[in-house]
Amino acid sequence: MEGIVVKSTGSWFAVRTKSGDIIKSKLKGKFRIKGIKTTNPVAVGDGVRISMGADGTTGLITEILPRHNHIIRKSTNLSKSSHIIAANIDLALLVVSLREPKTTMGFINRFLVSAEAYHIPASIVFNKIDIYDGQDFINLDEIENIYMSAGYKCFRTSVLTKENINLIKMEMQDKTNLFSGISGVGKSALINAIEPGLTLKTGQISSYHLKGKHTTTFPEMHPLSFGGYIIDTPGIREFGLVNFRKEEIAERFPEMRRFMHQCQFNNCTHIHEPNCAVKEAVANGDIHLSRYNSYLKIYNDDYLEKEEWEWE
Ligand SMILES: Nc1nc2c(ncn2[C@@H]2O[C@H](COP(=O)(O)OP(=O)(O)OP(=O)(O)O)[C@@H](O)[C@H]2O)c(=O)[nH]1
Ligand SMILES: [Mg+2]
Ligand SMILES: [Zn+2]
Repeated sequence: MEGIVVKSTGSWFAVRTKSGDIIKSKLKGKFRIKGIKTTNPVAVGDGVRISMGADGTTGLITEILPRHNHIIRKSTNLSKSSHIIAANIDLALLVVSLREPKTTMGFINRFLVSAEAYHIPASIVFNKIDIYDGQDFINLDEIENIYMSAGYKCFRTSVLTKENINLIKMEMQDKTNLFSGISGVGKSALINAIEPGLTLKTGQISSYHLKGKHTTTFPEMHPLSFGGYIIDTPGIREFGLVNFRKEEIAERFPEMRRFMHQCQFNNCTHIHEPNCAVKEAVANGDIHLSRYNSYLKIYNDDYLEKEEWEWE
């Protein structure tokens, strides 16, 4: 039987079969995705083949079907192993907030770089706009402008006032959508607003002050009544890049990708070379300085190219 992993606790998996049944399943033996060391070889969104166990109610995952894509991260730059957030995603929505809790642009940039690397379309949802003050909105205008001119769609939402909930619903329709972001930005609350039939657990007001507290503990995929699926995920604190080559980073900034073919040297790092079209675009304001600085920061990250591969 074939099915899709809709929930993963690490030790067991809920698999939805074609007929819509949910079968609690375990992994048969030890699974390894070829070449890469992850804490979870099977992720929500994975297509799997299962066989029914001896009890007739639980399943055994015997095979992982080929993936269209997946998004993977390290919990910190220093961590040895990587974690697959989800697989087979049509749209990654990064839920962020300027307040309670604030998401940094470094975090946003790393997430977007990873989504680009795995060819997953990404958008940014600025949630909790009901608590932003005047200065926050001035900052939001500028931040949105940076990402929109890079080519990313941005949404401003509030679970409280329901502002623009319909707009993201339209964006999500008929797709397998991923909600990711730091803990407490309102991923689960947004999903409850988008799909009122769901009653996902959401955090207490101010729970983000308690370090390490995550309300959502396991990633889970839910069907959307207007078509498509949504994957809710536990909040993450850091987004460490996995297996990037330095030369690859510039390509993962869409606005840099637009200019880099005009550089004089085809191996231009866009740092010290003469006649660099990227640096000219930064000087002209066509590439925002903060995004270029983020590129430099990622490029100079000593942990970027650390060997994480495990050959079998
Ligand atoms: N004022 C306001 N509060 C919100 C909004 N969205 C979510 N919240 C609150 O923020 C807190 C955290 O929301 P959650 O949905 O649990 O956050 P989460 O991103 O799912 O957190 P994790 O599951 O830990 O990753 C809750 O108290 C929500 O009620 C919003 O738009 N405005
Ligand atoms: Mg949650
Ligand atoms: Zn260049």
